[in-house]
Amino acid sequence: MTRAFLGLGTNLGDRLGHLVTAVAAIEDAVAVSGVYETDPVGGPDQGRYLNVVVELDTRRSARELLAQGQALEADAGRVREVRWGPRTLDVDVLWVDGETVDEPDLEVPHPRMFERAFVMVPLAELAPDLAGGWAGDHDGVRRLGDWQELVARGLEAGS
Ligand code: A4P
Ligand code: MG
Repeated sequence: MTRAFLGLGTNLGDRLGHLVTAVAAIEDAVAVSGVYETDPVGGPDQGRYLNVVVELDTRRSARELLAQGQALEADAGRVREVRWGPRTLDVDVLWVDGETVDEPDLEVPHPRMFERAFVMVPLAELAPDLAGGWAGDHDGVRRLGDWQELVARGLEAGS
């Protein structure tokens, strides 16, 4: 079994609902970070995101994880308009222990993860070895609460 991390982001519609549906479908998920509300990075003027990082204990390859992530994006009704634009759900394959991929449609580790607070701050909760020493700027990243707690409350928190 291999440790892997996915980054989930959403800034359209029922944001927490999109995350709950996706996490429930990831059958080898073993932990979810706190839920963060984050200022959008890049792209057009758009609303704030909810971001979480999910830890997996998996037998699946990075490519298999990408395929499931894209299926979950489609299930959430994602429409691709502009790069870095608003979306119901984005699933990024951040990291798979011992695996690197450098192909046109899949790069692992995710090439932009180490510069993004919306990835590194939640990742540090689950993987101090990967992100604990991250010294980047935490501006624009606000922790709303623990995953279990927010899901139990069933709120579209922060809106
Ligand atoms: N792709 C390559 N490597 C990967 C990987 N490791 N994981 C390819 C997932 N996909 C990967 O992605 C474009 C292509 O990247 C896919 O076809 C896939 O084959 P996309 O999801 O269609 O488009 P995108 O997400 O708009 O582009 P990109 O470049 O993946 O953007 P990012 O890096 O995912 O950033 N601000 C906040 N606060 N929170 C966010 O979550 N997300 C983004 C998107 C921008 N700003 C944000 C957030
Ligand atoms: Mg993406």
